[in-house]
Amino acid sequence: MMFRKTAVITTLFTLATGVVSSRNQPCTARNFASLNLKGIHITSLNVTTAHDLSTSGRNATGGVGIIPDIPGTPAPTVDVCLIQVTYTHPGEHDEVNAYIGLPFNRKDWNSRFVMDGGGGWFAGGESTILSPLLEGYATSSTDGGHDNNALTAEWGLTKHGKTNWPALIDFSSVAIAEAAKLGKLATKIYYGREPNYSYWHGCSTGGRQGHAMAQEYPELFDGIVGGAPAVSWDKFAPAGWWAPFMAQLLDTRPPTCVLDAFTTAATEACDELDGVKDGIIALPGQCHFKASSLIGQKVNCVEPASEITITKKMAKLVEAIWEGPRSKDGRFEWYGFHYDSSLTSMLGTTCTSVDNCTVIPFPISDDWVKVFLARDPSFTPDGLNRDDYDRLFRQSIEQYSSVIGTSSPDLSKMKHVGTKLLAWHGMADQLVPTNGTVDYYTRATAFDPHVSDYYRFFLAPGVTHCGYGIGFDPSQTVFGAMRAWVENGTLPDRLEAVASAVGTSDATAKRTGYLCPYPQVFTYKGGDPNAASSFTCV
Ligand SMILES: *[C@@H]1O[C@H](CO)[C@@H](O)[C@H](O)[C@H]1NC(C)=O
Ligand SMILES: *[C@@H]1O[C@H](CO)[C@@H](O)[C@H](O)[C@H]1NC(C)=O
Ligand SMILES: *[C@@H]1O[C@H](CO)[C@@H](O)[C@H](O)[C@H]1NC(C)=O
Ligand SMILES: *[C@@H]1O[C@H](CO)[C@@H](O)[C@H](O)[C@H]1NC(C)=O
Ligand SMILES: *[C@@H]1O[C@H](CO)[C@@H](O)[C@H](O)[C@H]1NC(C)=O
Ligand SMILES: *[C@@H]1O[C@H](CO)[C@@H](O)[C@H](O)[C@H]1NC(C)=O
Ligand SMILES: [Ca+2]
Repeated sequence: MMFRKTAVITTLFTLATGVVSSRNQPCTARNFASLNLKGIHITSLNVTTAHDLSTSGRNATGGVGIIPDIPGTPAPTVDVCLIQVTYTHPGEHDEVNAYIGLPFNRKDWNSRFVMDGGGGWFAGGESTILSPLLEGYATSSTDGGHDNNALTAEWGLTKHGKTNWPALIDFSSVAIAEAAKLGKLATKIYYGREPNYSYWHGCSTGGRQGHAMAQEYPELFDGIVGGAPAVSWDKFAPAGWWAPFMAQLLDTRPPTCVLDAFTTAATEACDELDGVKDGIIALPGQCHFKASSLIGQKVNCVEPASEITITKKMAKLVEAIWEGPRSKDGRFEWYGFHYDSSLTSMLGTTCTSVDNCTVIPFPISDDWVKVFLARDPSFTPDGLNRDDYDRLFRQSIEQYSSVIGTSSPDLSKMKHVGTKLLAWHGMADQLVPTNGTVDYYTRATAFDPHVSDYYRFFLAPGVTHCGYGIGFDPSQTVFGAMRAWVENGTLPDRLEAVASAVGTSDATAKRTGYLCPYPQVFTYKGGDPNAASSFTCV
């Protein structure tokens, strides 16, 4: 899950003084003395060699691996030249750390450069460069101008209680582009030539970062993969606070078991509208399930241990989360969630009894409202009315869309330099509403009707945030599809995805499907639902 902070892997490095290969430049600070960029002031350059970096701990990184671990095979190891660049933007009083990793021996380098993206407030860090290195890529990452061990966004406030604009700008895009430039420059210094191909690969915040690169700095990459992108951040972030706000307004805080009962009932009601009973709602537009249909039903809960009767207020709250935020006078503010998305990420609760539950809001949105909108770390929804919510929503757009919105549909620069963008989004995403990406693609298409020549977008039925779930998950194939597009000119007309098989007691059994480029719809045409040939793009 990409909103989890990733572990620091420094302890995995076995440090030693470098043995210099004749085929690349030495891995020394002296050799990288020319590593610099316009507009930054380097305060520290740390160059070290790490021997026998291995995959052990790879799944502790939480990063988006290029190639999944193959169980039962020995972990590959690689020697690496590691560079940490600490710098500031003169006058801004910020501090940014860029991390660069280069396969130590030139023969281990696959001639390519890739950056993996971050998650939540985690822009990236030393842990992020591990996975690409093991696949032979030169790579870099950045802490985005704030402590990357920080779980919250306290860094967003200055000590005078004002928005820390330099840190936000670093996080949004500037530090990411600089890490790319530094990483590519270091690659050239070390191996004596530019990488043949450069890629971005990220999901969630990493997807937003990729879209920021596509919109503002496309010349740094040949191919950009952005999964479940948190684009339109200025709207997505306050929208994630809608559920706790409405829970307060309606004065109802349903336990997890109650929210899950709504998800289960809606999924059962709408599952077969797409032709296959597989727990996936592939055609959500055809689902008209009403939360109010559950009023009066009883749910047997374990936590709190009791039989809970569903109330009108609970149904109203769930309806509001599904619909998404609407202003007091009914205007659309942002998208809601699909019926087969779990509701408990937007509205977690801990309860001692049904009447005594504490809400755990979605942390990213909670931080956004506290730090960047209210500028008060103790701010809560208590006592707020709908005008207050609408005001916060408008403030978010007015003050932040140009900095971190990442929603410009103008990809003409990207088109001009020939960079490709491949986006995908799980339709059961429980954190970033799927339709935010549909919205972006639709606006990009309106801007340039030929956008599909260089930007493609795939919806993934039944897939939760950044992968996982029972649905058709392309997270392990999408990067290969991008490489084939860039390196071989193979247009991604389909995207291979893997889902749980149906009609079997074997929980590990899989089926393959080929996702469709939006606006085509992945459609069941009949036959064995475990056969890829039973689905087509319409
Ligand atoms: C340089 O990097 C190594 C490895 O990451 C680390 O152990 C060491 O503390 C760093 N030194 C400085 C001066 O930052
Ligand atoms: C982590 O790696 C271990 C050993 O390779 C494997 O058994 C386990 O399934 C992995 N976990 C995840 C979440 O990938
Ligand atoms: C990278 O470019 C070099 C120089 O143009 C070429 O010799 C090499 O074959 C290329 N490698 C790959 C993997 O494309
Ligand atoms: C998302 O958009 C599709 C149409 O593209 C629509 O059918 C669906 O109901 C929308 N879902 C949400 C939650 O807005
Ligand atoms: C309500 O829950 C809180 C913890 O969240 C607990 O401290 C308190 O004792 C509970 N009150 C009742 C009446 O159960
Ligand atoms: C490009 O095509 C060649 C020949 O079919 C194939 O071997 C290679 O794997 C392809 N490269 C990518 C990145 O898909
Ligand atoms: Ca279905």
